[in-house]
Amino acid sequence: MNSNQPIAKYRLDYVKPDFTITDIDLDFDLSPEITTVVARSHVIKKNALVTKLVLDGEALKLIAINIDDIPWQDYKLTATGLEIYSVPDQFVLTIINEIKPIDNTALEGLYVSGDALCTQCEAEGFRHITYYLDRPDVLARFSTRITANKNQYPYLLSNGNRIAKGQLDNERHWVQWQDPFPKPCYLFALVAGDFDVLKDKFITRSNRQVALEIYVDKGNLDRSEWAMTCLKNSMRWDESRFNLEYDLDIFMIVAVDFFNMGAMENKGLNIFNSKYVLAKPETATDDDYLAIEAVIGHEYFHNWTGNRVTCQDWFQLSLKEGLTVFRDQEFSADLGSRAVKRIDDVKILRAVQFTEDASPMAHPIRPEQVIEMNNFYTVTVYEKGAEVIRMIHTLLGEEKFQAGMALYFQRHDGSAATCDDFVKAMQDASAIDLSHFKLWYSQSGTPELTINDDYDADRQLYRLTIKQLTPATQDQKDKQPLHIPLNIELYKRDGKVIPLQYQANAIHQVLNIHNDKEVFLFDNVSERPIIALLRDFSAPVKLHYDYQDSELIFLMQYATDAFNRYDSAQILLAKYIAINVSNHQQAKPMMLPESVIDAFRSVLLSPSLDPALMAQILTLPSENEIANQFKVVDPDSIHVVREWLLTTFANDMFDELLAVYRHNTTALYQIDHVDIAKRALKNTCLQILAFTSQIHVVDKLINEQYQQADNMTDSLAALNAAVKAQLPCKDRLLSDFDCRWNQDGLVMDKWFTLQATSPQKDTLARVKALLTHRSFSLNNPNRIRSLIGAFVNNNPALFHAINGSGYFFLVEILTELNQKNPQVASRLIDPLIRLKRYDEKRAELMRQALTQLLQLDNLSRDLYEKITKALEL
Ligand code: B3K
Ligand code: ZN
Repeated sequence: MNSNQPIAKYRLDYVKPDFTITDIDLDFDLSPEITTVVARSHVIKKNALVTKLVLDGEALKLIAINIDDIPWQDYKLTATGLEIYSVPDQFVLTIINEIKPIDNTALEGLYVSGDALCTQCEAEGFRHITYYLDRPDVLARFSTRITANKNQYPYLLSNGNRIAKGQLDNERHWVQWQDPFPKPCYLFALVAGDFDVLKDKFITRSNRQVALEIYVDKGNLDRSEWAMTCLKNSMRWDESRFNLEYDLDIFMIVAVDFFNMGAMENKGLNIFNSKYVLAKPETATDDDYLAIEAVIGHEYFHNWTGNRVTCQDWFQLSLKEGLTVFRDQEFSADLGSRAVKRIDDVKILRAVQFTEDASPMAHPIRPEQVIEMNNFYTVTVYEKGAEVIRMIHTLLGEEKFQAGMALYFQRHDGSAATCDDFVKAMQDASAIDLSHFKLWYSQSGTPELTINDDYDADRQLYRLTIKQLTPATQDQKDKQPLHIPLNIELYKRDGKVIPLQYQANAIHQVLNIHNDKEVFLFDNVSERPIIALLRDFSAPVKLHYDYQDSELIFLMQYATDAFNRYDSAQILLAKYIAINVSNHQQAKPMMLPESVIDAFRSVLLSPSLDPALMAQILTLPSENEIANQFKVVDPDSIHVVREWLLTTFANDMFDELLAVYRHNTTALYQIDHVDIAKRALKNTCLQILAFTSQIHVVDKLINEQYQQADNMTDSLAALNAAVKAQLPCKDRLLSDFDCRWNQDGLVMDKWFTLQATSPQKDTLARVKALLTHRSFSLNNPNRIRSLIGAFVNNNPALFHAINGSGYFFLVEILTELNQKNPQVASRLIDPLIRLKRYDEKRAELMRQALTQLLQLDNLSRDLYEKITKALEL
């Protein structure tokens, strides 16, 4: 293990920088082996008491330092950068250093992706490029000159506007870029390479023309049009819904194959994982198309929420991420199906964020302490962060929320702000008190609401008693009651809505819960009502209310809120999953009442229900969603019960499923929400049908769909159904897919994921064998995630095999990735650190695996932080 143990930084230790940099001129002489960087910074002292300038820098070779163009010797290189002594109050600092992009396997700083060179600087990657004040509250105007071989790198890109270019001797050329907007260095970007470019333009509402350029690997132009459509839609939507217009004359997106995450919002030059740019019907599924829309939107929206107003320090990350996720969710909801989008987002929250809250990595959306910042780009900061913004939106309403946004920009445009600043703008603009609400920023954990009700028929009075409790998390033992908006509705048994009122006053359907226990009274309630709770998932909480099956079945049919219909089905399923997990553990037979099956049958037969919503209701919760119902997770029983439910549905509703399947075929493939919904429903039916006992019928059906499909959505759905249900055709179809697509990494990722998530008992052996497959490489994060990430995250029954084989496989992989790519390694370890959620035997094996990793030489800070938390060291 590292002898210098990494140390944590604390939010409350924030101090303003002693120096700032107003302008920086960067000059890159590029080559993959050695790139020379000359950085000329205008430095201004802010703290009169200091004379030492401390700069961050990692893995750099320093060549020279000048101050005001005079060589400076009074400095020292340290473990984390450079200290320059006796500096004046204002000066021009010139630093010359060298870097080696080709050796950069961590993909942070300047690195090689295929034939291109590109950068990733958030959170702290700029210090891998040059010595600098690598913190988000230092905002400078960047000007960047890039020189490189013109044959190898015909395109030289950076932030802002291209202001000059020229030719040099030796087949070299240069381009000069200038970004007029001051920015922190994490938003700096540079790309050099040879690409195909899709060009278009956008006229802003104030009539300015913006050049739009999407750079993709040569030969991929036919896969870039959807991204351009999404970009233009994003620009238009941000103007109409948020009143925000683009500010530069050019907006560029570059797709690269080697990227640690989804995409990056660098000013004017977004860099994307090619997965979130490239799509054509033969290679991308409907889900891919929608994910591209969401990510293009997300990065574009960062131009205001993140770039124009950035974060004071990294603890404030949710200021830009939670808000921007909220914005991209709304964008997708406005353009497509709001209900489906909401359900998809809640599923992620429940399956992944609730899991994180119950893990050693539990943290508030604004963390208090961090060892490695890259570990905090989490589903808590992003998705729970977005839920917190959504609750503010619910409390204020759209109009006041937009007034809050306007005030936020008025106050903070061009500067670095905090989460407190944001909440204050919302509060000041709306005159709604958010002081109690703010606790959501500092308290971690998933609150639980326990709800009881009673009805007094004589007085026509309905009483609701709501208790809240947030269980302790590893990072925080004591919890306070939160301000929780709870959206409810009451129904009569005939499906009519009962108006909420008490003593002649109307009561808003969003109840404000502030205390441990709250009582709400409603009068004029003529019969015992059925209550819809947590409509639209109005708060990221768990709910306990003793629903009768009949009430849930009623809500599946009558709830006015689509999310609530879906959720009622989920609660009903959760109940029988719990019963059957216990039955399975005790070797008792499984059971499911006929009435429950009939409820799902009615969904299938309902003529008026949106097919997309129908598909959501008919999709069983994932094994990870189910796991969160239990304090101690039994992955084997969960898997068996889920498959048993699928078989029961398939056999009991075979005719209806087949009819709906046949009824929802689409003619020509097109990306449009009506067709997406039909395909979703058709393929959900197929997925269930695959589990029927009439194996030969469904094997034939699946084979036909696979062979006849003219698009990836349908062929992958067929393949997935065959693999999950272990049908006879699966191996043949899998090898057909491999023959057809092995040259295409992004398509093969789908295949790797199918292999890794197969319930077949020898899956781990197959995953190991696939490490040497011609399309696999441990250098490419997408391949790692699609094969290994899918196995450890989405095949819980086999990853948690009771002999520990899954755990020790992950140890082998992490041992290799620890130095090679710490960020990717750190993502992969997540399912291994949750040992407390498992039985003694598994927990002990997980502990052994973690202890083994802790012994590694040069253990990265990323892994160190998670392992020590898991072992509570
Ligand atoms: N801001 C980037 C994420 C950077 C992750 C650094 N490890 C992408 C995004 O959230 O839009
Ligand atoms: Zn983001």
